[in-house]
Amino acid sequence: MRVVFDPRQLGHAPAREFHNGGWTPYAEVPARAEAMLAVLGASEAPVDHGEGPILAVHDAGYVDYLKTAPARWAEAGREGDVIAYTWPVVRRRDIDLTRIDALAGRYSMDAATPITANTWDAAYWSAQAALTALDIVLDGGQAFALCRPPGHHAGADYCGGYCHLNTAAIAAQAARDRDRARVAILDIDYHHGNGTQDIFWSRGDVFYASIHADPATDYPFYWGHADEVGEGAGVGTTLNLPLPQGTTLEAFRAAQGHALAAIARFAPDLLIVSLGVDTWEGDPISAFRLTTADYAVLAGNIAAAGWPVLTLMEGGYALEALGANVASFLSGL
Ligand code: SP5
Ligand code: ZN
Repeated sequence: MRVVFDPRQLGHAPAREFHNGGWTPYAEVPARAEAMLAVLGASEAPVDHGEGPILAVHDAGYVDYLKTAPARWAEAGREGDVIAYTWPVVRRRDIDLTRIDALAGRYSMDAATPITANTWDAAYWSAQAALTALDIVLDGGQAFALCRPPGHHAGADYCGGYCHLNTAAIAAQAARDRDRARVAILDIDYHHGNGTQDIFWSRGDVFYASIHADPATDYPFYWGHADEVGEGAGVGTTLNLPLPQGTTLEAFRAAQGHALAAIARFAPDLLIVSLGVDTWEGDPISAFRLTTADYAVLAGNIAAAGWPVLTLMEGGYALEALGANVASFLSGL
């Protein structure tokens, strides 16, 4: 199993996030990547695929915002990291505003995803890691993209949930552009991947299946409910399987069985796994009860289907167990 990672991904290190009415230390820290690397051992640097595959998924105005927001913030006399305080809630008009606060709200979904001077660079190389791991898998190899910052909450034109560029969506689109006609994404992070769902909502060529904490109780609240199935050409290629807090392997594995059966009917040329290990029993911000050994079982069930599998990192915040949990999953593939 080849591990793809670039040290520039460590540069994104916000000081804090706004949560439950106050500032709290940022949970998605660079030490997460170091904890995984310490267990996984050697990694290789990504090949630079440029901005093309990123712009094939993300809005050009949003990409420009990620690059320029820190300078605009400083220009407005602000200290610290860029963070929004107001949002254009529904059916916003596409107004050409330049005020940093208007842009920050226009291009984000929460106040938990700050932008620092190094954020673009880190997210860019996280996306390149995904694209390079995709190359390996499409060539018949096995690869894990150690994506950090993660991606699945980021939509075409917004950041959120610690995510800036949607690495799974970028890899899926790149696979489509390399003539893989049907691509499936299985998202097993604790949180629903609203950004990935949004990006492929109206498309029938990319199947999105997610197993996650019920959005009635957990972030991101507004997406991930069982009745969300896609629209237009995408009806039936979105599958949401919310589970209650406290879920253990038995129910998680059953849900994953449903997802894999649906994906099998879709008959993908490639499966992308958005792997979050914030489903682990000791995760500090989550409430499922999977054990380290459970990840090998889940991966074994995925591998049994026989599709080429590209695994990308999403969440997981228990530094002491991150490496072991990811290693367990990869061993099961
Ligand atoms: C990729 C991913 O797993 N994103 C998760 C975003 C969850 N955001 C809502 C919960 C935030 C809790 N933050 C607690 C920080 C403690 N210092
Ligand atoms: Zn998560």
